[in-house]
Amino acid sequence: MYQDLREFIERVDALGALRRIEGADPRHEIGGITEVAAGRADCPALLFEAIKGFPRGYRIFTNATVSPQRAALALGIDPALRPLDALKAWMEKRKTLQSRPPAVVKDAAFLQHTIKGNDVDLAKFPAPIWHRHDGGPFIGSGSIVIMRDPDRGDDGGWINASIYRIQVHGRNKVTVQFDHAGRHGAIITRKYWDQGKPCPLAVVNGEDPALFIAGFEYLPAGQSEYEFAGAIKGAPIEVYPGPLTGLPIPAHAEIVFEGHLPPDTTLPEGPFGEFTGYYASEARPAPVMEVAAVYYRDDPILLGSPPMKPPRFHFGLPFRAATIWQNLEAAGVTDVVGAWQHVSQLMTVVALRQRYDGHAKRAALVAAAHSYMARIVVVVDEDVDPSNLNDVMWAVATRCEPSEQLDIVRNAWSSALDPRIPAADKARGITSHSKVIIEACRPFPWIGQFPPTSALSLAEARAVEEKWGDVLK
Ligand SMILES: Cc1cc2nc3c(=O)[nH]c(=O)nc-3n(C[C@H](O)[C@H](O)[C@H](O)COP(=O)(O)O)c2cc1C
Ligand SMILES: [Mn+2]
Repeated sequence: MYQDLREFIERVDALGALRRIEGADPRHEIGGITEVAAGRADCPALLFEAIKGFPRGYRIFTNATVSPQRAALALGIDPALRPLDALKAWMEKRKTLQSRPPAVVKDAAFLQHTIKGNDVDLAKFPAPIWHRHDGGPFIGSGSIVIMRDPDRGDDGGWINASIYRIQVHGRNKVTVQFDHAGRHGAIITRKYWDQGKPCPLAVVNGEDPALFIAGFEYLPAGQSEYEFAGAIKGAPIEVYPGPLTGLPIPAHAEIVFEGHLPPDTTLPEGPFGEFTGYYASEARPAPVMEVAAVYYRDDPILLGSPPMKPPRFHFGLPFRAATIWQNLEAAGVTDVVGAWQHVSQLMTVVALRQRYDGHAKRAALVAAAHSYMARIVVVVDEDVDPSNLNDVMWAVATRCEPSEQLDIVRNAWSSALDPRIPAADKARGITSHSKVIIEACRPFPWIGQFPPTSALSLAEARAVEEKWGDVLK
C-alpha cells in the first residue's frame, strides 16, 4: 500500500494515468483543465507544476480518485478489476474492516518548513478559483479538518477528521464550511463556542488518499476517520502532535494549518460550484479560522478536488452505493448482485435476481431510503450491469411499463444543495424532495414468459473479450 500522497502519485504514474501540466493559471484555468480531463473516458490524474505566478516547487494534484481504477488503488483493491467487481470487493472489505487507532511518531515530514504568527501569509500557496463564479480562492476542496471533541474520554477524546471546504480570505484567515449543523465539525465547534472558548483545529491540505476517502464516509459521532483510514490501509495512520494545538496531524501531510475558530466569528463564504453542477446559494456566514502556524514539506503538493458537473465525481467508484448494497444485505434483502450510483450520486441502481413478487420493490424502498439527494432509483434484473447506464436504460425502456411500475416517494432525503427545491421552500426549512422508483425488472408473475434476450450474457461477453479482446483493441 502507498505510504502517503506522494507514493500514491507514483503508483498512478506507474499505471500510466498521470499527466504533468506546466504554466496553468490558478484563476479558472486549473479548475477548467481539471473539469475537461474528468469528463474524458480515460480521465487522467493531473499534477500541476510551475503554476503561473508561483515558484516551481508548489504543486497541485487533481482528479486523484476520479477514475474507478484510481478509486480502487486508493482502497488497496486490485485496480485491474472491472468497476462493479471493484465496488463489490470494497463492499466485502468494508464489512470486516478492523479499526486501527493512529500511531504517534517522533518526527513529521510537514515540519520541514514552518511559518508562524505575523509571518503567516497564505498567498504563498496557490489556491485556485475553481469555477468561474466562485466567491474566491479555495485552498481546501479536498482538505481534511481535524478537531478534538472537548468532552474528553479516557482515550483523550474523539478526533474528527473530515472534509469541509476552505476558502482563503486574507493573509491568515480562512473559512471552514459546514453544510449543516449536524456535521461533526459543526457539533464540536458549537461545544467550544457554547463555553465561550475558541475551537482549536488543524487543516490538512494534501493528505493520504485513504484519509480523503475516510473523510467522505458517514461515520457515527465518536468514531474517528483516522481509524477508518488505518483500517483501509491495514496500518495505522502516523500522526505527530501539532506544536500549537496538540492535535494529531498526519506526519506525511503536505501543507498543514494550525489555529482556532474564535467564538461566534463568521465571514461570508462562497458561493462555490457544487457537485450537482450548480451554485446552491449565495455567500453565507461560515466560521473563521485564524491561522497561527503553517507547516509544509519541500515542494508541497495540494490535493484539489473541486465539485464538478455530473457525471464527474470525486470518487470513480460510488462508495455510497457500496454502503447501500451493504444495507440491503443487512436488511435481509437477498440476491442483490450489484448496486451503483450514476449522475454523481443523484441516481441509484440496484440489480438483483428476483425470487418472489415484491422482492424488487423491497430492495427499491431500502435503496431509496438511503439515497441522499437521488431523485431516481432503479431496480434491474441480474442480467443487467448496474454500472452501465446504457444497459440500465435499455432495461428501463424494455421492461418497465410506466403505468404499472413507477412509484413516487414524497418528502424524502435531499439537501439544501438540491437545485430543484424552490428558494422560498428552502427558506421555510424544506430540504426534502420526491423520488421516483423505476422497477425496470421483468414482472415477476410472468417472468417465465418474458421474451428471452438476444444479446450475450455478461459472462458470455466477458469470455469473448478474453479470447478476442486483443484483436479489437
Ligand atoms: C471533496 C469533498 C468536499 C466536501 N466538502 C464539504 C463541505 O464543504 N462541507 C460539508 O459540510 N461537507 C463536505 N463534504 C461532505 C463531508 O465531508 C462528508 O459528508 C463527511 O461524511 C462529513 O463528515 P462528518 O460526519 O465527520 O461531519 C465534502 C466531501 C467531499 C468528498
Ligand atoms: Mn465524523
